[in-house]
Amino acid sequence: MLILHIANKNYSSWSLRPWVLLSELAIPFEERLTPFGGAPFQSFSPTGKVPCLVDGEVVVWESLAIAEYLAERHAGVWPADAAARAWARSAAAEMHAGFFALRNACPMSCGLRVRPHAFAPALEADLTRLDALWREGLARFGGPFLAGPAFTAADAFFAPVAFRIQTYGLPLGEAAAAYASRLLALPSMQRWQAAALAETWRDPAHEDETRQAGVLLEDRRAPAA
Ligand SMILES: N[C@@H](CCC(=O)N[C@@H](CS)C(=O)NCC(=O)O)C(=O)O
Repeated sequence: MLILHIANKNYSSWSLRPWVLLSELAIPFEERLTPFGGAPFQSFSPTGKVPCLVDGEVVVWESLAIAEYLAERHAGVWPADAAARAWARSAAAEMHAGFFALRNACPMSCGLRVRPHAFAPALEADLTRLDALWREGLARFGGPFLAGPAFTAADAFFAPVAFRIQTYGLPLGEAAAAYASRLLALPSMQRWQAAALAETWRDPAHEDETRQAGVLLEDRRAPAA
């Protein structure tokens, strides 16, 4: 049985990527959640970071490497059509290696609703690129997912962005906003969100990041332990 090490569902955007991919593709796995500030991640992950996938003797770290490891064993991780597959891989890699302003200015915290202090030019540029990328994929491959009719790793890599859009009320065009809503409505995303809201852990570093991002409008999480 595959073991997927993750951290707090409220905060851990990198953990969400392989988790939602495994869940949407119905690949059986065991989830092991270690909260930030708990046992050191070094005890199971070579980089001391999550996610980390363990398959018997094989350890795979880095979310993109985990997606590729799964793609070697399971159909559907990437689209079957070669052009769609190339596009999906490019989009996932772009997310993996970019969108720094969006990631820094709008840290994931599923249970919060925040009004951003400002939309810096770098954040505006990331949102413009995100909108164009999503519009292109949806138009070119016909939706409802980014690279066609089925959920693939490209969607998994943008799943945390859907939570960021929800938390910060980020403005997007109609097609991109509808796609974000579709991601949020997926059963696996609903399960992740429900578990995130039930968490009673609070990690000071992550709490600071969201405090710096804007004005807190609402905290829907269970009270802190
Ligand atoms: N590029 C890595 C990023 C992993 C990452 O930064 N994970 C965060 C949690 S969302 C982490 O483990 N942080 C712990 C730390 O930096 O000590 C991936 O794709 O898996």
